This record gives sequence, C-alpha cells and structure tokens, in this order.
Amino acid sequence: MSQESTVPGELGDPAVRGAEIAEPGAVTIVVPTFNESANVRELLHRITESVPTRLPCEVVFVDDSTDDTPEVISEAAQDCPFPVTVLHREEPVGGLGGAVVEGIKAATSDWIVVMDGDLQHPPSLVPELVGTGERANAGLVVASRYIKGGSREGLAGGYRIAVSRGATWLTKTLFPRKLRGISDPMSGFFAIRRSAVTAEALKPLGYKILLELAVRSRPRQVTEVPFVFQDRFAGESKSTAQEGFRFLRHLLGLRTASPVARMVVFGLIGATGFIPNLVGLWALTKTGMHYVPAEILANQLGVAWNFYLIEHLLFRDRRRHRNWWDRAGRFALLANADLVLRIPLIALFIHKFGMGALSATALALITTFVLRFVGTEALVYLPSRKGSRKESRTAPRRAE
Ligand SMILES: Nc1nc2c(ncn2[C@@H]2O[C@H](COP(=O)(O)OP(=O)(O)OP(=O)(O)O)[C@@H](O)[C@H]2O)c(=O)[nH]1
Ligand SMILES: [Mg+2]
Repeated sequence: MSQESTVPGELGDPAVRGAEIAEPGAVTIVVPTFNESANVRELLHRITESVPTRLPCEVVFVDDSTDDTPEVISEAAQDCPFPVTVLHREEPVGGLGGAVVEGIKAATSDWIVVMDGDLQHPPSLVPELVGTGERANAGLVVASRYIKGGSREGLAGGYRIAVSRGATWLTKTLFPRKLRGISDPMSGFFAIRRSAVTAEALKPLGYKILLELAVRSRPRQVTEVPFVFQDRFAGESKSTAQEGFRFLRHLLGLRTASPVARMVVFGLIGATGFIPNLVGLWALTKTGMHYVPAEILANQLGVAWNFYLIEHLLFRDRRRHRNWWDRAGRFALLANADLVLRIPLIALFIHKFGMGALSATALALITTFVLRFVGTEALVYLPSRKGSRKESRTAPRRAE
C-alpha cells in the first residue's frame, strides 16, 4: 500500500465514534476504483446528499488506478462532511475482489456497504440498505436487480444482459442452498454487518465478491432491497471476457472447496478422458499398429488430457510447491498404477470373496478411482502453506 490519506474527523477516532454512533449504527462505504477520476467527485457529492447526518459514515476507496483518481478523491474529500480514506495499492493483489476485501478489513463501522465507483449503484440506497438490515436483524442486505422494483436498465446491450443472466443462473444452480434468498448473487452492491464477515477466510480472486462472502462467510440472515442498475456516469467499463473466464474458474474453486465435491469433479474430468483415449486408439490402429501397444499409447493421451484439465480446473491453487515435471510424472504414475492394480484386484474379489465378475469389476473400478483421487490429492497437489501464500500474492490484476 503506497499511499493512504485520511481527511480529519476519522470515524475510527473513539471521541468521534462515541459521540455520534447511535441507531441504526455507522456505515463504512467501500468503493473499489480503477481509473475512475471522472466519477469519484460526483460519487462523493451524491453520497453527501444521500446519507443523513444521523447515520455516521466514512468512505474508503481502495484504488488500483494508473490515472489521477487518488488525487481527485483527496481533493473532493475536502468538501465532504465525513471522513474519506484512499488506500492506493501499488500491487493490485486479487484485482477488484482483493480491493474489496482490503476495504472490508480497513472498515471500522458496524455496517459495510460495498459499491462501484461509476455510479451504476445509486448512493441514495445506502441508508435503505443499512436500515433494512437493522430492521430485519440481517447480516447481509443485497441490492438486487431481479426482485420487484429492481431492474438492470444500465446494463448495456443484449449480450451483457445474457451473460449476466447466464452467470446468475449458473451460480444459483451450483449453490442452491448457500444462495437461497439471494436473487442477484452477481450484484456488486450490498451491505454486510462487520461481525458477519470473516475476511481472513476470503480468497479474493477477480470480481463478484458478494458470492465469495455469501458462500464462505455465510451470514446468518440475508435480505434484499430492489435497485435500478444505472448507466455508467463517465469513463469506461473494466469488465472483460478474460474477467468472465476468471469468474468461471473462481466459481469452480468455490464449488470444489470440499473433498467430496472435488472427487465428483475429478471423476467427471476422468470420464471426459475417454474421448481422446478412443480417438487415439482409432487413429493408431488405423496406421496398422497392434491393438495392445495402441491401447497403451492411447491411454497416455487420456492421461495427458485429464492432467491438463485437473491442473487448470481443479488444483490450480495447489500446484506451486512442485514443478510441472514432478507433478506430471506423479500423475502419470498414479494413472497407470490404477490400470495395473485393477486386474489383481478383480481376481482378489472373485477368488477370495466369491464375487461375480461384474460386481468385482465394478468394485475394483470404484476402489482404484478412490485410491487414485486420494493419491492425486496427497502425492501430487498436497498444498504447502508457503505455496498457497505465493499464489495469492501473484493473483493477476483485474484490468491493465
Ligand atoms: N481497486 C480496483 N477496482 C477495480 C478494478 N477493476 C474494476 N474496478 C472497479 O470496480 C467497479 C466495477 O467495475 P466496472 O468496470 O464498472 O465493471 P462492471 O460494473 O461489472 O461493468 P460495467 O457494467 O460495464 O460498468 C468500478 O468502480 C471499477 O473502477 C481493479 O482491478 N481494482
Ligand atoms: Mg460498472
């Protein structure tokens, strides 16, 4: 963090806090910014107009800009009746999501409202978000575009609407229980009680931090308030297709946080390995190769395919403590041991336990699959503390 500026009258100052904090509690507004110099003055102006004096407020900008956004904020803050802090990060760890977590950690109030800096999220809704949370005794209040009274007016173009809708559907399908009661898990506008956040548990990669909070922190009670998503006030969108892919990876990472879910995905990826295996077998036997060496070679194609997908989709965060050759070698060894082990296991089940050939084969398949999964977890991708720290430090920035 290279730059940190605070305007006098800090909310964190006990004298100020003690004198002012009353119902419905104070609020820290966290705004991530990346080159929003044309928007931040108007944003602060609208927050000033919206937040009543009985609701003590501070604004924390977490800024990764390469333009003069921090300077514009500091200048505009002079006219604000509340404290404004700019945390400028030289190293934008975790991109937009990382910035929001940084802001949440810096917040000192009972309530934290997260909103964009481009005025697509109307500041006039801040008191309602906090008030609703207090009245409902909720831990999280989501500003939703998808409940009665809300709309996505400012989401430009059919393509963006379709992407947003598709991402919402996919996310809700993957987390039906944890996202119950949240119609708009893609919303970047929400209020959360500071006591409901476990900032240390959050692994901020890319954007969509609400999803991360809802799934990992699991606030007790969740409620929603409708809002109309506005047009960008000025400047350019930073959302990119690359960001969309990062989101999908993040979604998979969240979904496979438990070993059972990881084993299911491991199995699904394994099943897709039949495709290159069969194609390889077909191509090799076509060249006249005997089917035994062809089968062995084609099987390696399936192993390579599985290795690639597992590396990129399942164990992306757990690769760093071993180099590529080490991981590939161990993975191939386990995959081939699986094949070698299957035949004696089937024989054992048939002769020692009197099982039928079919059930013995099925049980051998399941046994070797579980062994391969456990072996892969433990011998190829066992996370080391050092490795995971390194990964989070080098998380890519959202926009260059
Ligand atoms: N600190 C930080 N803020 C970011 C980063 N990327 C985007 N932001 C901010 O996050 C907010 C949302 O980004 P937008 O570019 O508006 O993305 P969006 O709202 O999904 O896309 P649009 O609908 O096209 O505006 C804005 O306030 C951006 O300035 C980043 O890498 N770091
Ligand atoms: Mg925006």
